[in-house]
Amino acid sequence: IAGIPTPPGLPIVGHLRQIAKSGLVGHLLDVSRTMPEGIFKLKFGSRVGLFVTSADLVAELCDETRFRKMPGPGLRVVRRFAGDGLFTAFSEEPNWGKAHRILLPAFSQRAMKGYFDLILEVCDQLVAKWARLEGQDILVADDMTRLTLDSIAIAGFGHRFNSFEKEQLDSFLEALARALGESLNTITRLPLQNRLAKKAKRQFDADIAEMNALVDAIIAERRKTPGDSNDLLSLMLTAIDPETGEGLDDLNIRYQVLTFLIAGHETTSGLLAFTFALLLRHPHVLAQAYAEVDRVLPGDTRPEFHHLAQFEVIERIIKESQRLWPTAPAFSLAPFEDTVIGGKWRMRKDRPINVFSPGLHRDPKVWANPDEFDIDRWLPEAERERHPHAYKPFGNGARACIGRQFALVEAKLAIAMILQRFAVSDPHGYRLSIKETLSIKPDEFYMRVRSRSPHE
Ligand code: MNH
Repeated sequence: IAGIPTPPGLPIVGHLRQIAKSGLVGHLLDVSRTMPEGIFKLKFGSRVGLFVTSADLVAELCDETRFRKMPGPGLRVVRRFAGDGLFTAFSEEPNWGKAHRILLPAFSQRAMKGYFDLILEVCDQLVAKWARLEGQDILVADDMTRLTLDSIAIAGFGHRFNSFEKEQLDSFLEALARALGESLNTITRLPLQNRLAKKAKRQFDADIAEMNALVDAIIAERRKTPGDSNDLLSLMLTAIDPETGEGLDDLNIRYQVLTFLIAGHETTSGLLAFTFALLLRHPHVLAQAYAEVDRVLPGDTRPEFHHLAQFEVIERIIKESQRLWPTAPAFSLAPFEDTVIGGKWRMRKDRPINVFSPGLHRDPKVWANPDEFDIDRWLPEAERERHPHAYKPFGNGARACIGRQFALVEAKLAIAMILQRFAVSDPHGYRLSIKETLSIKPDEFYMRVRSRSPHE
């Protein structure tokens, strides 16, 4: 049994000062580079956070007979508005299994095919907007947010945000950003500061009320005119779980709608923004992507669902983007019983351990030149030989991302349509900087586009 390594920190405030400077993810990445065992602890005031980045240790944590998802302090704050919705539920809560079984059919391959035209229509709106912005700076993350929020809302709930018609992002998003920021702050704020944060608490309550108002309107609208759709919302309102013979209760439906509005857009928009930032820094990879798009969608060929399977280069680009900058950068697990991992680190029953994915995805025992953007890591030969637990952008096991296929359909389609239509450039030489809420995005990343002439 060994003591878990920790970098030197400042007394009382622990590592909080460094975090203020480089952000939590930046700090964790810095620390993980100095921790060859791939496990470390950090002190946040009186709280101690445990982090794992070694693929061998993560393999143990991902053994579902020994460990299960255990929401940590950040997600426990999110529970105040997402309750026992799928993302924030404890695995033992009956509503997790019930909702999982009820909603799984909405993520089948057949369901994806059904969403395709709706997502395509939203992508059309992004492309139309960018055509008008030719030669001007485009704040990439904001338009990716419009794209992903509108897509999940229309495909999942039949709700139109029409974000591309508006100058400002929807006020739902401002409320959400503040609420997630508040959840992130409670991780790093000292307990004393937390008690003093009265004003923050009032704002938090107001933001939750605003988000709930939108959710309740979406539900009421559907109850008034049910229609014949069998999207996520109709499953939530009408489907019966075969195992319990029960449907979802009203409070849980509210939590699920909010959960999908959030989880369904926040991380995919970050993924798209990181991908373009990375492509612009790697022109030879961008050229491969253009070649593929011109092969699969020559001229102004209209994309169809069956084209998606042919975007092999774009798929590798997405995987490599998610390796370096997994937009849900951590997930937490806890053992069912006291146990030992790595033969020497003691783990206490029910105590959350964080898998820090940006660190895991750079584990030097697995990844050669881990900081390099290299899409050839995802050629089939290379992938076959890889450590099976070195890459977890969508989490693990039964609690892994239910929306992963939706995200990939949307990301591939958006990337392909943008490259089909535009030459992209970065006249400002963007230097990557991370903006974190609970997910991560490139901060202040602007790019420019120019229409590609059909003869090019
Ligand atoms: Mn998603 C769970 C990452 C897109 C809905 N998602 C998770 C987890 C990760 C994750 C990691 C596991 C978290 C944990 O263990 O605590 N998700 C992503 C990423 C993308 C993404 C990186 C895009 C890229 N997610 C989506 C989309 C949707 C969605 C799109 C909905 C349409 N995700 C969920 C839900 C869960 C989840 C719901 C919770 C699943 C469960 O626990 O049953």
